[in-house]
Amino acid sequence: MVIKKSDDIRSREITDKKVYLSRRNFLRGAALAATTVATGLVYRQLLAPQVELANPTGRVAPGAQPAPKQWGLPGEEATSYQDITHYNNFYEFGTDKYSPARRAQSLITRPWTVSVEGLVNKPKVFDLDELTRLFPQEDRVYRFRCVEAWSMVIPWLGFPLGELLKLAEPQGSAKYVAFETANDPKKKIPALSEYEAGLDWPYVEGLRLDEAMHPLTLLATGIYGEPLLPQNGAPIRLVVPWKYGFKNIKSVVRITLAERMPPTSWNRANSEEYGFFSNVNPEVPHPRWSQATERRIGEYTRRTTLPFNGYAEQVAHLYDGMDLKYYF
Ligand SMILES: Nc1nc2c(c(=O)[nH]1)N[C@H]1C(S)=C(S)[C@@H](COP(=O)(O)O)O[C@H]1N2
Ligand SMILES: [Mo]
Repeated sequence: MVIKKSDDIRSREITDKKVYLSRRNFLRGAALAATTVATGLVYRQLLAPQVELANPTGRVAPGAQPAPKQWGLPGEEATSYQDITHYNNFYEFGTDKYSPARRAQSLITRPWTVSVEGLVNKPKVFDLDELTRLFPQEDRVYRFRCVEAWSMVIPWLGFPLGELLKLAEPQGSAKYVAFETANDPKKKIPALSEYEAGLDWPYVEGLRLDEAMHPLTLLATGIYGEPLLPQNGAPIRLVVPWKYGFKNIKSVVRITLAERMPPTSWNRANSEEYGFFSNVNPEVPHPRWSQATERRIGEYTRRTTLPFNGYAEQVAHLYDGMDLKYYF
């Protein structure tokens, strides 16, 4: 079949392009690393909201600076704001790590609506401001692990997706949740053609309903207490910390409850390399590289990759009885 063949050719091209780009990025990354350590510190000091620590007298000594809010995890420092906002994957705005920070600035994020539809009793189109008013925004510091074996620690601001889904009242037949990124010339997205990106637009992702309802799963609206920048998926994006980065779909406009497993962008582009579940799993190598270790952005030695990205205690039960080598 002609159509199938052209798809095959295209996915081979994507592969070559990705290998080429990741090699080039390695060289650029080495040069950047030295400067980002310094600028990272500056950004943390400037951008971390200043909070006063509790003390016995309830007073801050004259002239003393209140301590900056601590954003990390035990034994893991939060990645610098500079790195989180300048080392990105956002194929609508470029296939390398550095152009989204520049090119996504054209994205128009206001006004913005998110529709919740499909198999729900109460479908509704929400304005972004309505969502942030309805659901209290929480700070959540999570590990973030890209399938390309780099990782960060990101202090998100957001609310549990499950709260929004509950409001919409999923019907008994709903088993999956599908997500869609904006695909709208009026919002200036995408900037790249499908051919240039090697993906079909809109970018789509999906979760099983129980994964979507899990209290760790967020709709994020900010980072380090600041509204999301366009390159990180402004104004609202999905965060599922135990799955590979590509599940964390950006700039979401539609959430659809469905009975069947929805198509997902990377699985469509290359189903042998990218599964629907894509739980972080050090025991299942990517066909072209190991997933046993990861490069933590801002650090110089590799870290061991943890099952479910360190969230096994909270989520492993979702996959009881499933062969995770088959359902990768
Ligand atoms: N719409 C859209 N969402 C996306 C992507 C994308 O290209 N388009 N890239 C994914 C990948 S591969 C990763 S690793 C994360 C990167 O998020 P970050 O740039 O905020 O770190 O976004 C994910 N969400
Ligand atoms: Mo990724």
